[in-house]
This record gives sequence, C-alpha cells and structure tokens, in this order.
Amino acid sequence: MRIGITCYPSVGGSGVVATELGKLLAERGHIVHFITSGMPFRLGKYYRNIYFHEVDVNGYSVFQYPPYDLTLASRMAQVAVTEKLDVLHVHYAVPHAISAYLAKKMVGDKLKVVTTLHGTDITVLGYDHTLKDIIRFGIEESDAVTAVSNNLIEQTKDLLQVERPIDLVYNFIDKREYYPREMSDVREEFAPNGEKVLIHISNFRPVKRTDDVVRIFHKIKQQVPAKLLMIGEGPELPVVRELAESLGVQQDVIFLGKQDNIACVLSMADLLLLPSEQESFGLVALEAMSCGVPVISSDAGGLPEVVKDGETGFTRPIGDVEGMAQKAVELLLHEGMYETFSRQSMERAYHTFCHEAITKQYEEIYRRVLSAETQSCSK
Ligand code: GMT
Repeated sequence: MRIGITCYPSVGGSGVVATELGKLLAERGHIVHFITSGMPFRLGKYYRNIYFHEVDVNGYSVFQYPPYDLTLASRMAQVAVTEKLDVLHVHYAVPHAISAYLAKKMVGDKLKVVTTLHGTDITVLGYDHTLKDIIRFGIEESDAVTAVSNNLIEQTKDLLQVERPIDLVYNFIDKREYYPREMSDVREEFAPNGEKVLIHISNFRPVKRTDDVVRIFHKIKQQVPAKLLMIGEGPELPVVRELAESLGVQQDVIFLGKQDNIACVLSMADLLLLPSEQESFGLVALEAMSCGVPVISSDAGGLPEVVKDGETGFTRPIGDVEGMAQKAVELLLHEGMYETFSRQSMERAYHTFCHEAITKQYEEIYRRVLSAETQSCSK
C-alpha cells in the first residue's frame, strides 16, 4: 500500500508511535510518505521505502497567524496525488483529522483517512468549547478511527458524544530495540553504593505530576537507599528542582535532560515512577516493562490496561503518593517478588504489545477502508 502519515514531529508519544509505525510498515514493503512540519525526531536517517515531505507554512505578513492547517491540507492533497496514496493515516485529531478531511475533499473519495486518537486531543481539547465540535467532525468524517486504549475510546464517546465505532489499537513495542541492556558501569556512576535506582521520563508538563515523583521518591528514600534519575525537559522542571531541595533530596535526584537512547537509560533503573494525572496509554510504561523494569503508576486513563496491578507493577489512585511509595518499597525490598514482576513485565510487553501484531492490525484497518471503497464502486 502507499501510505501517508501525519503526526507532530517533535518529542512526544504520538509522534514516536507514528514514526515507529511508519518504519515498520516500510519494512513490510509498504511505501510510506511522512507529511509533517519537520523531520520526525526518530527519523533522522535514510530508511528504504520512506519519504519525507515538509509542510512549509507561509508567514505572509497579512496573516495574524500562519495558516498551518490549510497548508497541511494542501500538502497532503499534493502528496496524495503525486505519490498516489491509498491511505492518509493521521495521528492526533487536531488539526490533522480536519486537514485530512480537506485534502480528501480536494483529491476525491478514493483517498481514505484513518485517524488515531492519542489522548490529549480528546482528554484536554475535548473540553475546549472552541474546538469540541470540530474534533467531533474530524472523527465522524474519518474512514476509520482508532484509539490507543479502551479508556480513551470511552472518554471519546462520553466527552464528544461520538457514536461511530472506534477501533482499539494499542501502542506497541519493538522488542529488537527495547530489551534489558548491560548498563552496570554507568549505573554505578549514579548509584556508587549499590543504591536502588528509580527513574521518571516525561515532558515535565503539569499532567505528569512530576512533583509527586519527587514526593514518592522522598518517601522511598526514608526506607531504602535510592537515587532518582529524571529524564526529559519541560515547564515543571524548575518546580521539581525546588521541591527536591526543599525536601533535602537534591543530592540524590539526577537530572539528565532529554535522552535519545531510552532503552539504555531504562536499563539502569529498578523501577519507573509514572504518577500522571492523565495518560491515555503511557508509552513510557510499556518501554520500561520491555526493559524488565516494573512500573509504579497512577491508575489514570489507560494506564491500568498497560501496567497490570500486582503483576508488572502497581497502580494506585492519582495523588496517592503514600500508596505508590509503599508499593515501590515492597517491590524493592523483596528480591523474589521483584524478579517475578520484572519477568512478567517483559512477557506482557512482548506478548500483548508486540510490534508485529499491532502493525498487522493497522494494515487490516487500511485494507478494510480500501475494500469498502471497492465494494461501493462495484454496486
Ligand atoms: O503525554 C504526552 O506528554 C504526549 C502525548 C502526545 O500526544 O504525544 O502522549 C499521548 O500519546 C501517547 C502515545 O499514544 C500516550 O502514550 C500518552 O499516554 C498520551 N498522553 C496523555 O494521554 C497525557
């Protein structure tokens, strides 16, 4: 098939999933065209069967705001025609599903639009009355819509009163990349006295509750010698640094900024902390599990569909700092239990979220929307 993919190219779960999916589809012989505002950050080198089309927004002085959505629609339509695209798979509803709708109107119904909902496009923007109706429209007008968890499907239906079917397609993990790496040398640099290592990875937005991460760590440290690795950057970073100082744990909290090789970084850790306020899926929890790192998380959104409470980690109510810290301590102090959870984490990641199976699920959806076209033409 000839597949166009649009996503946000900067660091973020939806961009990661879209880019990795594109690479997997290309490996399976499909021709993939990325149509994005910049090079997706996981696509920095040459891949066979993958092409990149930049959306260059016109900054004409009359425009108060550059018309990104329209430029994107126009670029989608151009690429659809010149590259004879069968399917346009857009990740994140706004504005991508709407731009895809416009592109389809420009080139004709043969172009099929598949929209994948990732989370904040619904759980945050779905509350915004200036956007709600157009998000619903983009969803209703797509030929197929997928969401990354059952919870997100339910939220989409409740919040936007969407009635059309939405396919569940979980995010996936490529086990050729995400497996436990030998990192003991580097780990020793951070934890020279055999301390346990906790890790948090995010974009430090308020929704990640990074202050809870520090509070949980502070409580763990009262019972177990430990270090905390903080990976990523974002608006809450100064708040977190200040909190670490005021709790007196600043020497044990190590900020590593943005990191490319997440599998290596995760392999230095014993547990991932993810106490988010909202998380439609929690890709980083899956990445951790694949590296044999159990997860202590909140029970927000789709997290309980990824982290099996009492098997691959523990989920506790949002804001339950005490409960999350207690469960972390329990796991860290019981070696046998920890080994079991670590093994179960990898098994679950490789089995339920296997990249091959999920890529095939997407291919099946593409085929379904394309055959719907054939059927209606032959009537
Ligand atoms: O959560 C983020 O900071 C980024 C956001 C995005 O749009 O890229 O992630 C969302 O999509 C990911 C991939 O499907 C999910 O794993 C995240 O849970 C989801 N984030 C939220 O729901 C807050």
